[in-house]
Amino acid sequence: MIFKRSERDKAPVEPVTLKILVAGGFGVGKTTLVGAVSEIKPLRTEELLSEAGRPIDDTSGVSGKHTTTVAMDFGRITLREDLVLYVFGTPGQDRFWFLWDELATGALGAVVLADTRRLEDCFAAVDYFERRSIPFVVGVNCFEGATRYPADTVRQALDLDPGVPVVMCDARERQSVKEVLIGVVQHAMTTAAAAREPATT
Ligand SMILES: Nc1nc2c(ncn2[C@@H]2O[C@H](COP(=O)(O)OP(=O)(O)O)[C@@H](O)[C@H]2O)c(=O)[nH]1
Ligand SMILES: [Mg+2]
Repeated sequence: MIFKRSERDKAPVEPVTLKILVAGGFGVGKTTLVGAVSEIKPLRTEELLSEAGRPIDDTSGVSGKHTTTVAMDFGRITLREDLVLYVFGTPGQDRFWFLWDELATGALGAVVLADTRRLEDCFAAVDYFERRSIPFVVGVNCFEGATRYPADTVRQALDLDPGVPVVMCDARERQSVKEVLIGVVQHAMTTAAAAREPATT
C-alpha cells in the first residue's frame, strides 16, 4: 500500500503522548481531577491493590483505611487528534509520593494542586518539581467555603518563580481541569523554548 502525496493529510496520525503528574496534599482533589478529565475509566491502583495487599498492609488502627500505601491514579485525555496526555496522580500515601522518582522520569510537566485552607500541604510538591526542574502549574482547587485569594497572594505564599502559572480550578469539572492541563503543556513549551535561547548576558 503506497501513500500518495495528495492524500498524506488523510494518513492516520500517530499521536504524541505526554506525561503529566498531579501532586499535592492528601485530600486536595488529585483523584477527583484525574477522574474528571480522563476519557478512560481511571485506573485506581488503590482499589486494585486493596485485595492483594491485605495480608501485607497492616491497616489495623487506621479506621476506614482499607487501601494499600502503593496507589496512584492514571488517566488519559486526547487534547487534539495528535496530542494525548497521560495523567498520573501521585500515590495515596502522600507523605511518600516523592519517592516515586521513577514516575517523574520523562514527565513533561506537573500540576501542583493546592487548597488555600492548608497551603503548606503542597510545599513539598513545589520543592520537588523546582529541584528537578520539572515545569509545573499551581492549580488552586477552589472548595466551597474556602476563602478565595488572588493568584498573586498564592504565588507569594508559595514563593514561586514569576513564570510559574497559578490558576484557579475545580477538580470536579472536566473543562476546568482541561484548562489546567493545557496550561501545563503551554508552560512546559515556554520553559523549553526559554532554555534554548542563548544567554543574553
Ligand atoms: N467541594 C469540592 N470537593 C472536592 C473537590 N475536589 C475534590 N473534592 C472532594 O474532596 C475529597 C478528596 O478528594 P480526592 O480527589 O480523593 O483527593 P486526593 O487525596 O488528592 O486524591 C473527595 O471527597 C472529593 O469528592 C472540589 O473541587 N470541590
Ligand atoms: Mg487520591
